[in-house]
Amino acid sequence: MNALLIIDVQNDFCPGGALPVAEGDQIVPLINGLQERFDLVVATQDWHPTGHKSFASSHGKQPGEVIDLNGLEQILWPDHCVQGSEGAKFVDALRLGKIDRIFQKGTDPEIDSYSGFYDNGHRKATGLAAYLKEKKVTTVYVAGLATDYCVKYTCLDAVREGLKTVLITDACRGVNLKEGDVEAAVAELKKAGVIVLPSSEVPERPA
Ligand code: VGL
Ligand code: ZN
Repeated sequence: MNALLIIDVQNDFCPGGALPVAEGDQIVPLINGLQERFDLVVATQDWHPTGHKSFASSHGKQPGEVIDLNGLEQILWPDHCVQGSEGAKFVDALRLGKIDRIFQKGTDPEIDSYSGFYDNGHRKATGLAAYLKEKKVTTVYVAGLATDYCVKYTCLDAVREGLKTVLITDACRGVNLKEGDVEAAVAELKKAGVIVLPSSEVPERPA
């Protein structure tokens, strides 16, 4: 079994949103088309309570500053993907009909969660790994936002879970807080064993 993992395709990560990723909205038609080809489609949703400790505003600091949060290095972000807000919604154009399950993350105010599998301290699971195991998924293809954060950490955890992991490059966009962050993330993923492919090389019927 294979699965397409659609990571955080939410309004706040698109142009006009609170934590905009350049061209974040442009991957949606591609992701909609890709959904048809997979046995299973799963989405993640960044889903923070108000006052989440990854928000700069929770510390009277500026976005981009780095703090120690309960023993982990934390980049501070603008308030984003607040539970129930417009910004936390999936992008309108994203087809939801083929999505089998949605996993929400970042719900614990004390710890951030970039990966769709675990929080940043690997303390709590979202249930995604168990779900994929139950569905006998052995290969995951990953698309969404943002390449250098949530997509990256989802891919790294997928490999750690023993899944064959494929990053679909043009179905992702990155934050690029620093120039070159996306390229560095892709290089790190390749080194970790992630297969990196453009959508044109994704098989019509993935094995
Ligand atoms: C993300 C930063 C903060 C992401 C989520 O989806 O990549 N990035 N929260
Ligand atoms: Zn977040």
